[in-house]
Amino acid sequence: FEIESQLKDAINKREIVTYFQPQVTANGELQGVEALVRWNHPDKRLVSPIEFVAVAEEIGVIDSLQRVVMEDCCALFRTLQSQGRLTPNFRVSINMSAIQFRNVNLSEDLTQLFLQEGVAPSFITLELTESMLVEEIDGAIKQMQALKAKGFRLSIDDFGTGYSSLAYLQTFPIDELKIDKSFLDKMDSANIGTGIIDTIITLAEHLNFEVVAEGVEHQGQLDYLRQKHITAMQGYFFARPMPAESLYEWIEDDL
Ligand code: G
Ligand code: G
Ligand code: MN
Ligand code: NA
Repeated sequence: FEIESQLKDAINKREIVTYFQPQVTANGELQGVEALVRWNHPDKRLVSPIEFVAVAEEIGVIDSLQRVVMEDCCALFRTLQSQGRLTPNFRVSINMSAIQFRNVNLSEDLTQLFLQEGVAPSFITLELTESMLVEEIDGAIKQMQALKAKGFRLSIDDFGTGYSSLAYLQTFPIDELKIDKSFLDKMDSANIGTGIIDTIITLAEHLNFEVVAEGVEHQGQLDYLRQKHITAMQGYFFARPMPAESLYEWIEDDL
C-alpha cells in the first residue's frame, strides 16, 4: 500500500509535524495545549492521524512517530521558557498509542527522553483511552502506577464513550477526564442535553479528578461550562490545532 511505504520516509523527512491546540481555563487563561500529530504530505493530500497512526502501529514505526511528537513538545517547552511564558502548572497533553502503552519499559523510556530534554514529567499529561485500560486491567493499572511514580499526569480521553466501569475508575491512578466532544455536540442553545456532561463533572468531583471539556465550538457551550467546576476547555471556539509558530502568535494576540 502506498501510504505504508511513504510513512517511514515521512518520519525521516520530517513531514510528520506536531500541531498544538490550546486548553483554556474558565478565566480565559492558557492552561496548556494538546499535541496533535499531522502529516505534511507532499501531494497535499490530507491524511488523517486516525489513518496513519493505525498504519504506524501496523508497520512497527509508532515509537518513532510518537518520538517526533514528544520532541516537538520539548521544543515547545524550550521556546515558552525562553519567552518567560512557562508557568509551573502549564500542561502539554500527548495522545498515547495502545501499542506504546503496552511497552513494559514505557515509564523509563519516557522519563529518560523528557529529562534529557530538560522537561519535568509533571508538565506532561498522557492521554489514554478507555479501551487501553479495560483490555488488560491489571497490566494497565501497573503501567499507570509506574508512570505516576515518575511524575507524569494521566488523563482518560474521549471519556464516556468507552466501557470502563465506575468500579474500576475509582482504582485508576489518573488525574483528569476529558469529556468527549460528542456530549458537547448534543448541547443546544437552551442548554438541553447537558445531563451527561453534568454527570461526568460531578463524578470527577467525587473522585477528585480534573475535567477538560473538548469540542467547545459555541459561546453558549462556553457560558454553560464556565459556571461548572471545570479545569479547562478546548475547541474551535478558542482555537484550532496549529503549528508551534502560530501558537506563539496566538498567545501574543489572543491572551
Ligand atoms: O486532531 P485530529 O482530529 O485530526 O485527531 C484524530 C485522532 O488522532 C484523535 O483520536 C487523536 O487522539 C489522534 N491523534 C492525534 N495525534 C496523535 C498522536 O500524536 N498520537 C496518537 N497515538 N494519536 C494521535
Ligand atoms: O481523540 P482526541 O480527543 O484526541 O481527538 C480530538 C480531535 O478533535 C482532534 O482531531 C481535534 O483536531 C478535534 N477537535 C478539537 N476541537 C474540536 C472542535 O471544537 N470541533 C471539532 N469538530 N473537532 C475538534
Ligand atoms: Mn486527545
Ligand atoms: Na476526544
